[in-house]
Amino acid sequence: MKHPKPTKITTLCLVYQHPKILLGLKKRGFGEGRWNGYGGKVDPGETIKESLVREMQEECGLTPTKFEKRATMYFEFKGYPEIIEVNVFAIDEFEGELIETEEMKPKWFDIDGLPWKDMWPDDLHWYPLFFAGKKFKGNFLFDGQDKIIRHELEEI
Ligand code: 8OG
Repeated sequence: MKHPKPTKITTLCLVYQHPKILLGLKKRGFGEGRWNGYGGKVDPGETIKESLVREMQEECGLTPTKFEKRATMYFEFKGYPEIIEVNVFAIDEFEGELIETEEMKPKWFDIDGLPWKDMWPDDLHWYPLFFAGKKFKGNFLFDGQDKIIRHELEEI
């Protein structure tokens, strides 16, 4: 599967301890009002791993200590030049105390009771692969932020 050249590299951390997953309600900025994993833009001079540790600490107070890369996905938005690369990690172990921050309000969900209508619509396509322990890659083309025009997903 070919992918476009990203203009922005990000991480996405899903703390998954079956049957529970930790999500945060994004209180501001891109994806506001949606429940999502933790993460954000990888800063210049920072590795992806350094970035995900920093983002988790900043957004929920936890320090991930054991994690595994599970997916790389690319998101394009019709009519916009930005192409976002999202590096998805399963967080298996962490230290620290979970807190609400200015950016994110945390909540543990049962994986059978996820708030799909208040999540990114692509999550419905790839969360099942994530929960099944798969590694995968994908491309998504959005029209606005609610509608997927085209997508491809492949296990690796
Ligand atoms: O730094 P910023 O808030 O822009 O980072 C965006 C975060 O949102 C980052 O963790 C990656 C994640 N993200 C997207 N697009 C999508 C998406 O379509 N679905 C999910 N679940 N997360 C996404 O940027």
